[in-house]
Amino acid sequence: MKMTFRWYGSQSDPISLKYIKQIPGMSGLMGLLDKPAGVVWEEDEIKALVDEVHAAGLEFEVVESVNVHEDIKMGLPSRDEYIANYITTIRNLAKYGVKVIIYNFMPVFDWLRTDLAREIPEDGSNSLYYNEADLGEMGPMEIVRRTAEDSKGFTLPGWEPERLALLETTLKQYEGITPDMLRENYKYFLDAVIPVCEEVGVRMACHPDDPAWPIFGLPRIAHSQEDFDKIIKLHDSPANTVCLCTGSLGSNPENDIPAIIRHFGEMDRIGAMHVRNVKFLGYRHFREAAHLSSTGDLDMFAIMKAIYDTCPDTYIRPDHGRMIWDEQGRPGYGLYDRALGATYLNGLWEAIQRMDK
Ligand code: DNO
Repeated sequence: MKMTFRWYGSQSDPISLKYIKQIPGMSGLMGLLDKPAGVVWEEDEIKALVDEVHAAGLEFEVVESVNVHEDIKMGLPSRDEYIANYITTIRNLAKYGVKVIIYNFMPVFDWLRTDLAREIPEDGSNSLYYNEADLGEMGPMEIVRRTAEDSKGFTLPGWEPERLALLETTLKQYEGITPDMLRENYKYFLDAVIPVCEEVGVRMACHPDDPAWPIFGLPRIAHSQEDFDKIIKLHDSPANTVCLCTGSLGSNPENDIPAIIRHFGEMDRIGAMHVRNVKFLGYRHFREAAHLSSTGDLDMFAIMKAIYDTCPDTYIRPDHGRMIWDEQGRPGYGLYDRALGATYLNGLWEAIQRMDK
């Protein structure tokens, strides 16, 4: 297992590489170039980023994310040009040692929350929160406005301004696109990119829908084991993998996370893991918790054990967590609680390893 940390680049992440390196057991990043979906990541830009990360003593083997242009998801004629750019980006990243590319195929929105800083009454910290009931009242335009307002000036992943500028038009364009049509467009994309990945030694890892159900009537096709079974069959290859995010899939209590890890781990179809905890508050109502099992509803020991047993060499990162110790930062991406999370996960790992020997 390689423990990694999500990082947004020195221009936009308040957390320095030095701080990340000081977290015990941190091997590298899940990082990105801050570029709009659809454009090529040029070699010189990638090289500069990779050199900077290496100079800090960290690895850069996982990219999160190279976003898929909306025209590809909608199957518009312009998709071929965007797919060609995506392929060039894959080739360029492979040249600089990237092994896994995380992405998602969610229409319009990436992850969605109704409150970015809901206070946790027990300890006065705060975390990302979702209540479907609140969403009903808000509607897509309002939630976008609120999320932008509450994100403290940071661009949140999936909420990039250029993507949201076109929101109303894009939402209209999706009317009439069924889950099956979306899957067909997805297959078209995978048929083009996966052979290139095989050639250059990169694995594509699809992130689940978050939350794990359809929203605003948009088609969503990646929120259960059955969904991912279909996805990996769209283009059957070891390079077509899952970025198994325990918190995203875990927002639906019907998803048995350790079982899903074992299922895809045994097939060698887990390209990367996001490991975090969720606290259920009711039907389609949850908040994010500290990583420790007892503070949420996921069994983190069973999760780490499933990883250990079925995909022990995967990349892992702690995720989201809470804002604690009055830290000011990008909602969901503070330093302190993610560092505690990584340390806890490393502790579980060490115990599992020792007990096995
Ligand atoms: C949220 C993240 C997602 C993820 C993308 C991958 O915190 O896990 O934004 O990076 O869905 O494309």
